[in-house]
Amino acid sequence: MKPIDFRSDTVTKPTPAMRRAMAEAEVGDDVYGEDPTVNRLEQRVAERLGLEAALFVPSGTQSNQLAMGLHCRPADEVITEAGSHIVQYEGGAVSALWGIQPLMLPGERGLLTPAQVAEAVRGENIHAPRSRLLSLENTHNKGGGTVWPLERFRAVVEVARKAGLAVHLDGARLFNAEVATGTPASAWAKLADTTSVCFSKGLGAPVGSALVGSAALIREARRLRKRLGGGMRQAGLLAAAALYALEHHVERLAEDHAHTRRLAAGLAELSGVKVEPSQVETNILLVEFTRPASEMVSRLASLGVLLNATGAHTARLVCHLDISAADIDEALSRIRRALES
Ligand code: TLP
Repeated sequence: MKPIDFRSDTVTKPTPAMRRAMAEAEVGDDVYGEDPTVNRLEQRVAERLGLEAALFVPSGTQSNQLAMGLHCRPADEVITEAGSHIVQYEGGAVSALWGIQPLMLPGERGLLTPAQVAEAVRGENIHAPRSRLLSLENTHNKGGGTVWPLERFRAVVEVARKAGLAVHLDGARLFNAEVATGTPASAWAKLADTTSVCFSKGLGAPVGSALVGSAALIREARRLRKRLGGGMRQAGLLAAAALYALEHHVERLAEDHAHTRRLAAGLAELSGVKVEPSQVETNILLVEFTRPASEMVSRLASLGVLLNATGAHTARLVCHLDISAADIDEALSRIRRALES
């Protein structure tokens, strides 16, 4: 029985063509700035996002954390949505690495309003931490793959700008937002000071993310990356996979989105699970089981369907490169079996 793995879009394996690109990559010592493949990737990503410079890093977590360290000093405050990756899934790094205090606002499927941000910004007051950074996520993972409508994003960023805040965008799945809406990823990235994009989510590369921004910010980010042990030497082997992913795996994200809608529509027909097909925007589906999620996760694992519980009755399913339309239909029949047994 072939396992169908919906736990995350991070689980994909490099394709044969991607492995060939890796094997044939020209490499050098990237800490000396001498890896031609890394240099090409950084240039390509910066161009793609309409910004001056980019830095290849091992993970989305490191990319986000470099941005935290670039924009904030100890005791500064980062304003962010309560479910955002930087505060939920990065091991407390904003506090542990940089001494930053997060201010977590409740969002609507991960999205904030301009009024919420305006209210959250601190005035000049010796009692308060300094509001320094607004960090947004597009698509929003915990929100269910939600895309920030560009105008809403612009309005929220404007509030931050007026208050003198820097803006970081966690765009781990920014290309999903691009493909879902037809709005270029650069439209969001240009509004932020720094943007992080990941190659090892929907794009299917084995490793790697990039932090993108002005030449001056990225120069400083390179120093912080070294400090964190992220200088990777002959990293062109990995950058080649990221370049391949950028060139060949962006448009196909539309297939993952279609598969996610197909999965949602199929699940909506079943009893024992609640889904909102109209809320599916990209490749993430949030579901609510009548039975405890932990029980459903292990019952489904025994039938070869893998997913992650997100709460007592809730779970997340993510579609990606290694899941076909036929897999969706097979998964639906296995899930039906699990719900009926
Ligand atoms: N997300 C992972 C888990 O860490 C939750 C997943 O399976 O979705 N930003 C966002 C929005 C992310 O979803 C992730 C990974 C990251 C950053 C971090 O990327 P990595 O795993 O490369 O450090």
